[in-house]
Amino acid sequence: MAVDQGAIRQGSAQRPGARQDPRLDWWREARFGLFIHWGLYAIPAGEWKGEFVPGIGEWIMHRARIPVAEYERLAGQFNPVRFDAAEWVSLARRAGQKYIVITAKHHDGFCMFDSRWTDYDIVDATPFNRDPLRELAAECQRQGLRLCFYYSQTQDWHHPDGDGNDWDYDEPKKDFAGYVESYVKPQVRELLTSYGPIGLIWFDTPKRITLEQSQSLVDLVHEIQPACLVNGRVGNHIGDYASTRDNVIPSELLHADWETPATINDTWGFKKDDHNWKSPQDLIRKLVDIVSKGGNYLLNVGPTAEGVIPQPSVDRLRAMGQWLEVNGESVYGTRPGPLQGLDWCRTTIKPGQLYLHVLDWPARGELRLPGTPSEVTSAHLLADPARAALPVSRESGGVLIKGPATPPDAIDTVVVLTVD
Ligand code: H79
Repeated sequence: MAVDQGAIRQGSAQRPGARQDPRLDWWREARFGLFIHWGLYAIPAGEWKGEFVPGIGEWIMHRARIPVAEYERLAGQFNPVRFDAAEWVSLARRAGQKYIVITAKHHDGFCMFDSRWTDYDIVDATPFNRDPLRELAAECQRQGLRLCFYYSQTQDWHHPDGDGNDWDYDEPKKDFAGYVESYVKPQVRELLTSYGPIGLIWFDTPKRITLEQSQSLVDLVHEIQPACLVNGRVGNHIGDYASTRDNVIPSELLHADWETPATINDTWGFKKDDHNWKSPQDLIRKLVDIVSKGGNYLLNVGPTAEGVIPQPSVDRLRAMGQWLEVNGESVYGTRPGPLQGLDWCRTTIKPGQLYLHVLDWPARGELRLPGTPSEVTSAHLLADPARAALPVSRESGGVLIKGPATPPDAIDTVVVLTVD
């Protein structure tokens, strides 16, 4: 089990001065990324030998204690001929996502790239015989997104010395340090030298990794690609930014660089029986909530073994993209606004502008703001191309803005306030 899921306190973002680090500029601007969990687990898709296996799909090998020799045989069946890198990248771009993080290697140990350090990879072990990371790298270049890799540095249920598999291997006999030195590091180097510029490496479940080992991974990444970021789950409270626990949104604003990794349904890797899809409204509001507290939203899809992103995920990402097309100005490159902790709204800011995200439209459209730190000089709806001025008046202890009587956007109506 994961001991450390990446507490929010992790990461050098907490260090004084870290906020000036220009390497994080693109990531702070981006706010919204696509997570892709794709691997052999998409074949069983939550079912093993006729039984539905509870829990998250990519954990099936662990949860069902599938022997390596048996799980390995999935590779021979993996032939995702419907995979289309251009389509995936275009989906993310149209959803308003600025970076993609894909599983290069998850805990099951199967490598979704052509690695020279193992034959247990998508090019050497499957009939597919293509390297999807290479195709995605080319498409991300073409379409202007940053490609990033998830890499499970501690758990590897296939490698005899990796962490986590105690049903094939004897845990005390494992040479974990040897695994880190002679397998993890060469593979991380490979990922950073074969696919062009990489936005960040997303490590996960540090568990038994030591501070020296975590630090040497951070150093390795920065040595090869100085601009490449490392997430906090590299372990031992280091890294360039913090990841919250999976699917957890902090209750308040955090003065750190942080990100919530999250699912659209309940699984990361594809599961055929998981239909618990969050609504577009829920997802858009989660994005706004996260951004208003200073975080990024890394939202996951789990493609099928054929290489298809499930239609419910596609539909939701499109809906988010449509909302962002109109309202993106209030999300990208913003910082948390001054009004925090209110049920009915969220706020984000840019110099000279305060974006009021109204979730519950008030009766008669009377938007009452408790004292804002700066003077509001004008207001208009972000979705209004004419930018028609909304009446602004001062009242005791705050500001009253008179909007339309009915909510212009049932999900989140953004009111732009020009402030001194
Ligand atoms: O990659 C995704 C997850 O697979 C990974 N993090 C995200 C981004 C992750 N690794 N560990 N965990 C999440 C904690 C998971 C614990 C559980 Fe289980 C897995 C609970 C249910 C399935 C282990 C196996 C404990 C019970 C069964």
